[in-house]
Amino acid sequence: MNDGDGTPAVAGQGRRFGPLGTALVIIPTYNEVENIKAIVARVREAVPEAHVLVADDNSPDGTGKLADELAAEDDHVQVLHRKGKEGLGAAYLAGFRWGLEHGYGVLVEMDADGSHQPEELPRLLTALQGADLVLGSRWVPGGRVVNWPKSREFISRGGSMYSRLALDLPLRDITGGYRAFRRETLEGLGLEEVSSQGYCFQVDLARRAIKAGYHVVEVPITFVERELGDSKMSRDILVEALWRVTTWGVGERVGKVLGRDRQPDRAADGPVPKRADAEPAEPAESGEKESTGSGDTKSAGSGDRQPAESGDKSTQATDRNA
Ligand SMILES: Nc1nc2c(ncn2[C@@H]2O[C@H](COP(=O)(O)OP(=O)(O)OP(=O)(O)O)[C@@H](O)[C@H]2O)c(=O)[nH]1
Ligand SMILES: [Mg+2]
Repeated sequence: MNDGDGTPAVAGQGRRFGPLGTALVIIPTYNEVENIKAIVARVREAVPEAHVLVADDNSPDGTGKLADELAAEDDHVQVLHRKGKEGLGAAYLAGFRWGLEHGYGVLVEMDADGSHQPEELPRLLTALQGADLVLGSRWVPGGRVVNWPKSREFISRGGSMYSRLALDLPLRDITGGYRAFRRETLEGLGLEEVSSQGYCFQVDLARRAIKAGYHVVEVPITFVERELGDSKMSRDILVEALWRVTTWGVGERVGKVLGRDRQPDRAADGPVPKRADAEPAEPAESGEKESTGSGDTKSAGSGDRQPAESGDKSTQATDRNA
């Protein structure tokens, strides 16, 4: 299932993959005022036909306002303003919903802090031509991290290895957050059931994709430690990931012993100690939250699937369950 080097594996799957359509790069932000302008410019330069959605949680440092200014100058940039800090997972879920509602064919996850280099996005999108989901991977041959202390690498590699073994996933980098999804893949993951945050959110989506039988490809990336602004990683996020991954792993094994072929589902989602924000955010009301001043939907770039104006696609998306 995993091709390691990211080569599109059209042949091996006995499947034909459809055209990709227009990509939406979702950038969640919380206090990234020093980074947002540069990262948006880099995305626009690297993949000019892609659109950008900044999903800002009302950052006190004015990131949302600066993003509005970028959007006012560029019709490929949009801003989703959210009420307050609800975590990375909730911001992505809101961004996915927005992108699906607006008809994008590809949804990309990218951090604002420069760790995920926009210049590598064309390689991810090329690989997605022969896959359902592409993971930017630090831990496949050719992948690496720049400016990370050994301790950080140890935690990250350890987290992926633990998830790989606990959940029986054929993947090397399971916690990474640089990813490209086909819209149909997201529609099949049961996103309405996802309540995990942080690293765990990434593990959750990867395991759902594998268990649902999607073709997941890892493409090597060079991950660069942030130079500006503060990390939002916390001990709670690590504890959540450890707790949930363990719970899922035990649940799956018990299910196998009992002869039940369990899907990754709510039954395995036990309560997480010390976290109160385990519910997904309300869907963004697109009219109210966008502040680009030019209406709900802007013109799309080229692509076989064009972002649409009607909301009926989102109904399809949320109705389907993995
Ligand atoms: N909207 C939103 N974005 C968030 C939230 N928490 C983190 N982010 C964004 O998610 C991305 C990843 O967060 P980081 O703080 O860089 O976390 P990390 O990459 O795991 O940690 P570092 O490697 O230390 O930077 C960044 O673009 C953050 O601004 C949140 O609660 N809401
Ligand atoms: Mg970061």
